[in-house]
Amino acid sequence: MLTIYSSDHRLHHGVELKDGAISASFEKPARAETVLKQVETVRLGDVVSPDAYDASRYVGAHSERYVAFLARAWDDWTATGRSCQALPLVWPVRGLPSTAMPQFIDGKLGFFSMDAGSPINAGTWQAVCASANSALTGIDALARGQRAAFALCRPPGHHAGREYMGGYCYLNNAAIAAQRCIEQGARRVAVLDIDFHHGNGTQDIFYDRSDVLFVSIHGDPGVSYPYFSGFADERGIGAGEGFNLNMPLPKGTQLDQYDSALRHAGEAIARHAPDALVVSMGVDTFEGDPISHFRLRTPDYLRIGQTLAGFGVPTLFVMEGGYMVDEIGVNAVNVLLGFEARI
Ligand code: Q9C
Ligand code: ZN
Repeated sequence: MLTIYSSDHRLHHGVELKDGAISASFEKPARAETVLKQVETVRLGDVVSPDAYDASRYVGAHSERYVAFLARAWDDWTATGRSCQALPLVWPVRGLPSTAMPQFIDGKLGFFSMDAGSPINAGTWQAVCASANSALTGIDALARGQRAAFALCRPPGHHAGREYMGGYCYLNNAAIAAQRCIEQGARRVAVLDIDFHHGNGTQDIFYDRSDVLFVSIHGDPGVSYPYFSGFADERGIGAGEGFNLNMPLPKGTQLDQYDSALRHAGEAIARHAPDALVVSMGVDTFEGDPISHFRLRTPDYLRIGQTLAGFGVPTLFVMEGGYMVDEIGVNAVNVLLGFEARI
């Protein structure tokens, strides 16, 4: 299987608020390095750099003004005399009267974010573009006839909505790839999100559309991030009604329960009959993950990959979360080995 990877991801690293204090983010450069090392160890296949794409390729999944905000955010922030990371601190919640885009960068940061989980530093935009371009390169490889490809994206993308960043995400790599697939002539695409967290951003982007089916298996948002999205009664709106399928599972979920959800997802995907499948592949479902609550074990990921291969659809894997650095390489690559029946 082809892997698409860019070392530009190292340009992005940040902090997060945890337990009342600022600390280094769980979403750190070593994550991608660990996955790449395992790709090389098992000789998964060629590793290539992403092609170059214009930032206008991100519009469609995202709004033009959001992409423009991201591209300029660091310059706008440093123009105010600050050199620390940019973080939002105020949000337009229910009851605040203005829905207009603020002029000042501090207002824009809140306007275009769902939380303070996506800090911006000097290298963030370049890393974010390389990550999205990896997904685009992957989808183009499928268009050229590959059965599968692995976009080793960092930073991840599935919490980023049409007009907002959050949860370590900036551009929604999976959605950008799915959108390109449609623009290049696919009639239907499915996005299957197996990260522990609900893919609220991907749901947001495709919620009113019937051409892109979104299916997500994740920790119950009643007790897990992102709390405000991911419930089973969110089924799409307008033309998109019935094309959004959320399968929240309880804390402590193990393979048996997970696998039956995955088979249920497979049935929905088969009914959609997509030309391509994009898998938002997080491995924060692992029992040792520091921020999640499922109990999948390392060999379980081989099984998951096998099940996904059984769907019989050309598949782009897009890296999302997974935070137990020592294990995420083996777990992520196990999905790909299982898919290729190298067990
Ligand atoms: N420190 C992904 O897995 N955690 N994102 C909130 C605040 C946010 C996870 C706790 C978790 C986001 C791509
Ligand atoms: Zn996650």
